[in-house]
Amino acid sequence: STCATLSSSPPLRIEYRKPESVQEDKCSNRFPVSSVGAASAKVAVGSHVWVEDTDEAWIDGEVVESDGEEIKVHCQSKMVVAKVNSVYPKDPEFPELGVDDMTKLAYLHEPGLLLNLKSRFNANEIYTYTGNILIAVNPFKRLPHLYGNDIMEQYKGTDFGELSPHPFAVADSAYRKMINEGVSQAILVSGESGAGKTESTKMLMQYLAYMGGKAESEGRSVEQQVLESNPVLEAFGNAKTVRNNNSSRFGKFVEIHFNHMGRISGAAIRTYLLERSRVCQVSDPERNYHCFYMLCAAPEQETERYKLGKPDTFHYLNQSNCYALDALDDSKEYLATRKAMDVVGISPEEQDAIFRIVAAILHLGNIEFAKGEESDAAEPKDDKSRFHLKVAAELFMCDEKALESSLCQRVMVTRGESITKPLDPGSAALSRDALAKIVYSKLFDWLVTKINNSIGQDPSSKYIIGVLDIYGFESFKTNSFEQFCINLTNEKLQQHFNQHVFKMEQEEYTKEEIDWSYIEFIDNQDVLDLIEKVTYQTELFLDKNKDYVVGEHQSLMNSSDCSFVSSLFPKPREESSKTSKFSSIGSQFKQQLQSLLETLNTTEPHYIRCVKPNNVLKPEIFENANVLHQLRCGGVMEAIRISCAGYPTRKPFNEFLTRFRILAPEATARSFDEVDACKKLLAKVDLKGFQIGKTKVFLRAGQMAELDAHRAEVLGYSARIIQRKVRTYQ
Ligand code: AD9
Ligand code: MG
Repeated sequence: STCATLSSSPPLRIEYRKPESVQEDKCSNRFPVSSVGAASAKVAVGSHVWVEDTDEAWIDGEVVESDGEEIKVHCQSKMVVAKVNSVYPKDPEFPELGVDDMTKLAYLHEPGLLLNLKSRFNANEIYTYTGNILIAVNPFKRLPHLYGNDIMEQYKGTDFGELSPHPFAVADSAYRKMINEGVSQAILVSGESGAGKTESTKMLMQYLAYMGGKAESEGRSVEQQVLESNPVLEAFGNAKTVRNNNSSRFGKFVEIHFNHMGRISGAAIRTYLLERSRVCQVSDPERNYHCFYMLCAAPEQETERYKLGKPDTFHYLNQSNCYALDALDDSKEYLATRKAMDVVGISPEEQDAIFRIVAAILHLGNIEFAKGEESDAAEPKDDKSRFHLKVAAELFMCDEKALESSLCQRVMVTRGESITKPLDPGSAALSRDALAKIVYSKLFDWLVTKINNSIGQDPSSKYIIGVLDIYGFESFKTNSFEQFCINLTNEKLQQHFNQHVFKMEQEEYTKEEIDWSYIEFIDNQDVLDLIEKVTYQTELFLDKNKDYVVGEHQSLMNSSDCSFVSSLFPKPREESSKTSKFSSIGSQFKQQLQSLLETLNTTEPHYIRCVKPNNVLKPEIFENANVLHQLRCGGVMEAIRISCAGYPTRKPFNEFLTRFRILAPEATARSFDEVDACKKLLAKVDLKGFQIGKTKVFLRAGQMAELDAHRAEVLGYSARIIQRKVRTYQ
């Protein structure tokens, strides 16, 4: 299961009903039935309920028959028989366009959340809050009216929740908290591949650059460099996958530094685990990294210089039949990438070397091997392979013979003696791929370091705002090791998230001066267990993932006449050569993760959960079951579940009165004080366990449904009286 890691989320002391259909889904945490009053609320004939459906997840209909245990529900397309305790009441007053915050829903249950997101999505309202969490549903179409400078201006300094939900509001809230409270902030963007993390991240960066940038007259600035780092990293680190035409194949944490004036004074970009295998292995209908296609579509003088042809002539690209992307012109992208490289401070000579290496990798991939005439030892298969070997050597600026032997031979050192062993054709091809991967990954690291050096960090910066764009559970399907790393990250972040949600909930109660001391979810032991964690047998993985560079490749590249190439493979220092043997992708990653979490722990977090409405990447399609699955996995349900354990329904006094005045007209008529009126009303209906806050009534889960049932009775009663009166009158 793609979300297996959620199994270690905190064992809250609430029982969840797991419908049979999703038994295996570990993320299917449901609300306790009683808390939403499904079982307890009267399911009267004539009332409207939600019933489960295999295709649509939830469908609604009118109850037409009931024997107390089973009911018959008339849904739009069919008649459904369901157990009373498996249905949820439908909010009779659900607003047509939904509500901008899930916690404003009168009935907080799965079908309600889903209907809310869907109603909003259909009206192009792709953002919705769940308390402080922003849920962003990918529209798969441009909505330019949502993101202009004028919109940023509107969100500037506006209280969170006052305007429509938006990433700008999250960024603004982070920025103001940083300024006002003097605390560093982090915005964590999560969601599955193609859900919109990178796009949301860019909006956050755009807003922060807007708020913390200099006046235009002050010239090219740090914030411009920060923004232009995106196209550069995307050219080299993004690719078309089945899930996303512009999938980030690396994780990214951008740390923006601010000075005491709240101005951007530096930035640091950290990247995690670039997917290396893609450089030499692409499955149909995916693509390799964008930069390869861009370079093939570069102006002629460049493609001639690098001896490039159409992408389908290169083995590293033609393993898949996909070359061009809709709505993406590789030749334009090439020029845009060059421009962005200028902005982030990559010199023309460096750019030249970078693309020379990209071209060399393509040629490298076209070298095929065959057995030699006298032995099994590999050698370039034919003239075509010899041609590509020659070109690759020229572009790497290294000796052709040396390149050949570094691919076809391996030097073994045993008992102080070194023996040169020829490789068979299969091993030589693997050696070739290993070289391509290591060169590419060093190139990517070089880009990140270069961007960081030219933007510069501010050692005296007072605060940072970090923006995390990290791959979700599904990014790595084939590589179990990488998947493990990703899942570990997600698991850690999930913990971080849960702890934070607990805290936010407490804060809301404190703000409203609600006594929360006995709310069940406050359970330190569970939280502690959560931190003590699951242990992993990492050694097994690590063995497979030693991150050393093959010695032959190392010395070959180090001897390049191109200083750029040789600088990617510096000679290892004597003392470090031993330790570097044992360094591994896993341990490096563990260290990176550790340091990421340490940074996050010093910040106040904000969350954006991105949701992908369909798997066909098209606008206007909202697949219920798909979305529900993501809400469950992404912790949105978790957040609501936590809130359900407390007082999930909060209504401002006036709204509460408007809706329920009818239950106690005489008690409320004489009261001009809203709080007083609410208290009288609640006393009259004999509700237990609610609380009165400073501005809102806080109800336990299910109590809203109870009140509505009363209200329906009263309304029905009045309707009958009116009817009778009308009849009498007639
Ligand atoms: V991955 O894990 O890197 O594969 P992301 O980053 O979650 O993934 P991304 O931000 O790249 O997804 O979004 C995928 C595509 O959805 C984009 O290329 C856009 O075409 C589309 N998208 C996402 N968000 C928006 C939006 N707010 N408005 C318009 C959007 N289109
Ligand atoms: Mg992305």
